[in-house]
Amino acid sequence: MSTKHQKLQQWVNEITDMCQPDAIHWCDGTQAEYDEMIRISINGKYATPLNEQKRPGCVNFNSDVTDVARVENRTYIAAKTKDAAGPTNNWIDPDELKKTMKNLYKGCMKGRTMYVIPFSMGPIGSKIAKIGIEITDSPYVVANMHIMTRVGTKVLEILGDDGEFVPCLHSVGKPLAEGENDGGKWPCAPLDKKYISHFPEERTIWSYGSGYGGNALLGKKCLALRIASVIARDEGWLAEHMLILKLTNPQGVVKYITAAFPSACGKTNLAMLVPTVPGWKVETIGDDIAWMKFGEDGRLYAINPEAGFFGVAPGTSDESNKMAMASITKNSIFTNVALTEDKDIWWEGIGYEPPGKLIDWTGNEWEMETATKPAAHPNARFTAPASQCPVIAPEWEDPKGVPISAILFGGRRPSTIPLVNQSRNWIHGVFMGSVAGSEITAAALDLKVGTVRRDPFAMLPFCGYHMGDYFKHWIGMEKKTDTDKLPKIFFVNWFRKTESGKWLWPGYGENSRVLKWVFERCTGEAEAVETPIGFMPTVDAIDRPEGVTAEDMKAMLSVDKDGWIKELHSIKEHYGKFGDHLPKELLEELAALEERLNKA
Ligand code: OXD
Ligand code: MN
Repeated sequence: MSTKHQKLQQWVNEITDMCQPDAIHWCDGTQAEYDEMIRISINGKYATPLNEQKRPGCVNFNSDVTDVARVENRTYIAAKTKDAAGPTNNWIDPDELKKTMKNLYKGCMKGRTMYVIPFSMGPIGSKIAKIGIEITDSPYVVANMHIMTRVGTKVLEILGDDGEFVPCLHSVGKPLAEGENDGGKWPCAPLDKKYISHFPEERTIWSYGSGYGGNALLGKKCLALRIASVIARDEGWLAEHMLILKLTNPQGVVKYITAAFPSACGKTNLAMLVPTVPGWKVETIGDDIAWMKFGEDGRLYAINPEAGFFGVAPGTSDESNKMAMASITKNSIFTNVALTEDKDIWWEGIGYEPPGKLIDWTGNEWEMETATKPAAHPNARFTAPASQCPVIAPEWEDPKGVPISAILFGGRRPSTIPLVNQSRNWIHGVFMGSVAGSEITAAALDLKVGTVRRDPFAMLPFCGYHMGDYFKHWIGMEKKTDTDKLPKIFFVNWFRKTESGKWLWPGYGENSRVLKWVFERCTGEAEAVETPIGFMPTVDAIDRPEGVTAEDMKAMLSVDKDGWIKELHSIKEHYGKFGDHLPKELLEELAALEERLNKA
C-alpha cells in the first residue's frame, strides 16, 4: 500500500532513509495483520500464546526488566523555550534533542521491518477525531495499536491527499546485525538511551528505546494527552486524563460524568463500577482519556479517543472490577503477568490463590510458599478491546460525544479531604483540580512519607505545556458558555483512613453511593450544606454501606480545620512553582478559602 498524500509519503521516505529498515509494511488494520504480529512475536519467543480453551485469542508478552513502565524522567517536552514547557516538564532545546535523537535513529531499524500505522483517535471520520501515523519497528506496538486505536486503510482514505496528521516516530532502538535475531529477548535500548520526546510547536512525537505501553503506543499519552492538550489550548477545548461514565437512575434518567484521578487510583474500576445502590446502573464510555468540546447547545460533550483498555492487571479481580475481568476473557494481550501451568493468567490480587506452580513475569518458576518477589510485575497490563466490556455504553462511539453533567477530581488522601465536596462555582472547581494529588504512603522518589504529591488535574506527567497556562485555559472555559450549562465540579476521596490506619470507606461498588449524590446534585434533588471548603452532603444524605458507622461518616463528611490550615501551606508551596503563569483567579480562590476557614 502507499498513499497519494505527499507530505506523508515524504515523511515515510525520510524516516526510511534515516532508520534503514529491511522492509516497510503499511498497516491495513485487518485481523490477518494482527495475527501475523502475534505470530512473529511468538516465534521471537518473547510472547506466549495462552490456553485456547480458557482464554481464546490471548497472548502474554514478557518485556525486558529495564522496560516495564512509562519513564517520566526520560519524557521530554521540547518546546522552543523552557518557559513554554513549564516547571513540571523535562525540557531540552528541540534542536539539540533532534541532533541527539537523529544519531540514535540512524540505522536503528536495520534487520527489522518498519511498520507504518495510520490510526484515528476517536471514531474514524468524526469531527472530534484526530489522525496520527505511527512508524514503529515493533510488532507488539502494531498489535496493541490495533486494540487501543482505530487502525487501517480507512484512516488513509479519510486523510486523503492533504489531510492533517500527527507524525509519531517510534523505534525500540535495537538494530540487528546481519543474521542476528533478538535471541528470545524483548528488544529495547538501555535507560539512558530512552527518549520519549514531544515537539509541541510542530505537533510531532519521537520515541526511542522503549517498547512498553505509553512510551511506545504513541496514540495514548503522547498524542491524546501531551500533544492534544496543546491543540486543545489552541482550539479552545479540553484534552484530559479522565474516565467517562454513564450513570442511570432507577427512573431511567441519564447523566454523564468524567473523573480525573492520578495514575493507579482506580479510574478503570470506577468507569466499570457495579453499583451497590439498587436500581442504579453504571456504563462505560472510557477509562483513561476524555476530549471535551462545546456542542451547539452550549454544553460540554466528551468523547473517548481510545478503542481499548490498557489496564493495570495486579489488583484487578472479580471483586475490584468484575467488568474488566469479563473484558479480558478473549482477544486480549497481557504484558508481564504470571502464567499457570496450563497457560492461563495469574497476578497478585486476582482474587484467588495460584492453582499451583507459576512461571513469573521474568520467565522463572515461581511458587507462593517460597516466593520472595511478586509473580506478575506490579505494572503488568492487559490490553482489551473496549467493545468486549459487558457494560460498554451503546453510545460509546457516538462521534458527537456525550454531554457532561459533572466532573470529579480526586486522589489518595488518607486524611483531611472529605469523601465528597462540591465546588462553589467553576473557578473554585478549577482550584480543586489544580491542587489534586495523592499522599505519599511509602517512600517513593525523593518525597517524604505523609507529604502530598500534587498532580493537578491528574495531568502532571501528561500536560504538553506550562501547567500555569493550562490552569488559565481551564478558567477561560467558563466564558465560552452560560454558567448553568457548565458541568458541576466535585472533589472525591475514597481513601480516608483512621489514625490507626483503618480504611473508613469500602470503595469499589460502594462508591455508587457518592455517584448517586453527585447525580442528584445535578438534578437538584440532593441536599447539601455550605462549608468553608465547598458544598458537602449532610451526614445522612449518603446511605451508609455495611460496616461504616455514623462516626466514620461524620469523620469523612466534616471539615478538619487544622488539617485544612496545613493544606493551605502546602498549596501555597505548590503554587509557588508556577511563578507569574499562575492565574490570579487561583490565588484569589486560595485567599478566599483561607478567609472562610479562619472565620469558621
Ligand atoms: C496509564 C497511566 O497507564 O496513567 O493510564 O499511567
Ligand atoms: Mn492513565
